Amino acid sequence: MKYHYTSDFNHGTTDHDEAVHSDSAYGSSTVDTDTEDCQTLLETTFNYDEDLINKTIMVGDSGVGKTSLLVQYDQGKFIHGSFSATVGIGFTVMLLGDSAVGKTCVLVRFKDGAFLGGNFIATVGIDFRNKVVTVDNVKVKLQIWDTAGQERFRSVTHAYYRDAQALLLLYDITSKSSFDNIRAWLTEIHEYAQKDVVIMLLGNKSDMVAERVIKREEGEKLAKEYGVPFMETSAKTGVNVELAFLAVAKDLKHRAAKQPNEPKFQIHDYIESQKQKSGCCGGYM
Ligand SMILES: Nc1nc2c(ncn2[C@@H]2O[C@H](COP(=O)(O)OP(=O)(O)OP(=O)(O)O)[C@@H](O)[C@H]2O)c(=O)[nH]1
Ligand SMILES: [Mg+2]
Repeated sequence: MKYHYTSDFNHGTTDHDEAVHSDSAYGSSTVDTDTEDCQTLLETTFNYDEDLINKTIMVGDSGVGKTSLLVQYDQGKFIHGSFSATVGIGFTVMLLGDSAVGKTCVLVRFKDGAFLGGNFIATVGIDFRNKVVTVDNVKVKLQIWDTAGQERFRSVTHAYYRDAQALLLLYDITSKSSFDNIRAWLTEIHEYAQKDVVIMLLGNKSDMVAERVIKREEGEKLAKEYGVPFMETSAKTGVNVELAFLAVAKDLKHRAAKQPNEPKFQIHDYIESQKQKSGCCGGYM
């Protein structure tokens, strides 16, 4: 299968921390990990064969200079200053759903705390952003893949499913077709994604009360049918956006660090408990 692909993207499957820009190399120990804003990976540059997608992983002891080497290659400069180790635990989360449901806006809200209003610019191929979150006092890096919902990019998205550990599947509560298509998305997920992938269904644009055509109960019912957690979100107001990513990060982290006799992390219960904490007026519509 042929894809259009840019030339120099390194997509590590096992050690994302070394394959993407590191937070530590840029002097930040907080959350910002990518220096360029959304980097479009797939452009109409030249044809690329799926099997030849380049994957380069840098390995070596902590402190040998893997991150600095990557920054030098990427930006042509050396970052002076104190060394801080790249966080060791990282997961890949993929955003899926029809075009215009708000995937990019949800990601920007989570990453930058802002709402991308104005003209809608459809994502081309796949973009990515990194964000480090703290889960149970452990730093967890989420590499978030923002896919294009447009049909013509579907084959591109398929190539990335297998590397995703969690999928946030979005519909727009003001668009019946985007909701109806969720079943088709779930079929596709079962075909292409890892068997144990964490899936969460999100009904986005919950702020658009007057335009709503899909009731919250309908979203809940569909999610229950497929056994996946569900919540309504708004990239505009920020409602539940952070909770969605944190719940997924918590689930993945628990899976990765689970002791043999430790009970399984219950993502449904966690979401419900977090919702209740916000009380009546937290906007969990
Ligand atoms: N009111 C409101 N508008 C939103 C919300 N999320 C997204 N939008 C608007 O919906 C439109 C589409 O948002 P995008 O995030 O670009 O959609 P997308 O799912 O990334 O679309 P593709 O990249 O084509 O797959 C934009 O005009 C946004 O401003 C939301 O929560 N509330
Ligand atoms: Mg987009």
